[in-house]
Amino acid sequence: MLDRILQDLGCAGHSRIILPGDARFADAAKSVRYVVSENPATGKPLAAISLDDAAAYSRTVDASVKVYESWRMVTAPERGQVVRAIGDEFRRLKEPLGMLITLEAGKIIAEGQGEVQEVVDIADFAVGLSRQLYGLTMPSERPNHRMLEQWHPLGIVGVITAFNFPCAVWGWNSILAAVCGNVTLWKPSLLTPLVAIATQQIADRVATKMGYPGLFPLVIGTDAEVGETMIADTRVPLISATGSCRMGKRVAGVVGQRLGRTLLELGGNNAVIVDPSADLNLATQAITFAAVGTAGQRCTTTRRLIVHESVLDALVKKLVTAYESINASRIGDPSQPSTLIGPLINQRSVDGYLHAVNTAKQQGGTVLIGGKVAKPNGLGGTYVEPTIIRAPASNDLPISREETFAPILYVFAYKDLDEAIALQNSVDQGLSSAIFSDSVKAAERFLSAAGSDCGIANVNIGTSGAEIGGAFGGEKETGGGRESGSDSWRAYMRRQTVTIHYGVGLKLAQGITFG
Ligand code: UN1
Repeated sequence: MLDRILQDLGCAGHSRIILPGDARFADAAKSVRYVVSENPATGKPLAAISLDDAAAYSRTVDASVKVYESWRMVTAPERGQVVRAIGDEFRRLKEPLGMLITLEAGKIIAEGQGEVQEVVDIADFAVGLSRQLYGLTMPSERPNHRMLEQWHPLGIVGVITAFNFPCAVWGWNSILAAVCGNVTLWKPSLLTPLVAIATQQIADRVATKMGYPGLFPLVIGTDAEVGETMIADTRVPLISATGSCRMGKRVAGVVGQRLGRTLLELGGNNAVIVDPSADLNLATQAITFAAVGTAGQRCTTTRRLIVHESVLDALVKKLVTAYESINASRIGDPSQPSTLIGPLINQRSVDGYLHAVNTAKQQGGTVLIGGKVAKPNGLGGTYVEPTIIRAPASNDLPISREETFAPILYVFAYKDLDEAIALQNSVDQGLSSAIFSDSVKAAERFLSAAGSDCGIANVNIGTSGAEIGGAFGGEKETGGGRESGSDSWRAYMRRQTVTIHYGVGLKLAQGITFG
């Protein structure tokens, strides 16, 4: 199946990829200069992929500097046309690329394709943006002066992505950055190098055909060798990184030390509040998708559920029923259309899941459903059961403050809304949040300055599955960055304030006379 997909994506015979059928595979798999990509659904290797070292990284940056020097002078609407063509190619290849995401990241088919759709959507958005990189004009205090601001590209934008959105997050960054006139240097997760190669090839093929090779360079390497070199590199003015808070702190430290810019999209510990007026059927459906979708491996996954005590039993009953049917028959091979829950990415994630479940029990939590490793149809992959854990009556459950990248939902009871909001805001992360309520007062309280402290706050919608049109990101340890829609494009540009004098004789600001 992989052969055919690589063929459809135009990556068959790619020089970096060695498939298991190849005589060179055994040696490559043992070499430190290769990484082996595995299918988490089966535990079997998909391919060995050659790694870049620091020297290869440096050559790529040298070449990218040259590409940037001409790309920045291409008009923004022309850059938009390149992006339009790239979006069309992703549209055409949505199915095979989605399936590659399924094979390598373990996402179900709908979610693999949904990710490619995010790239298509951001490309559509960016085409419009290519004629709207607006700057302001301001009235000058001096006669015969004009003041305005204009936006220029930054240069080389370094993009570091995680395994869980191996294609879309590249798209949000690179497509916007390209329209803004930058070259985007991508360092993908070593868990999903095949998706990275295919994604980069699609974009690069289209851009090259239009006369612009080298806009989307890719470096595949270890954090120690390539990651550290990249974040310290003053030729890379902006590092946009998605991943753990631990990684983000390292990136912020090193980039901050050289006074570079960062755009960070880090961990989430997202809560849903359900108030007494909520439509419980709607809430059940939305919470189930947000808590178990992508096997709990989205940064926007719902990890905590804060329910008014008057509806808690009824809601939990509905959720347990929904989980029962999922756990009974819908966990399995993500490439099968009937599957709802695929595998976790690897054994380390399974260990993290088991650790969190055990810790929750020790801390007084009660497992209402799930809590175990799953073995669907004897598949060799890394599967777990979606899990609901009821916090003790004190609501004191320290493990719930950590982001465990797995489908575990902790349930808390509350009496009044401000107490629920305080509980929601009590964690270190601040990415996404939601309230289910038919009360205008409750919803508006939740959205007020005294409400959710997150970058995303939804009403009667789950915490995950954001559209690309909004700015995406969060506060506190989530890192403060905003990607994707709205005016996030500004992060990829530098602002220049311009004052033009077209009169006679020097006039100074603040009415100063000099000489
Ligand atoms: C992530 O998990 O890093 O809002 C991004 C969502 C997706 C993006 C998630 N559109 O769930």
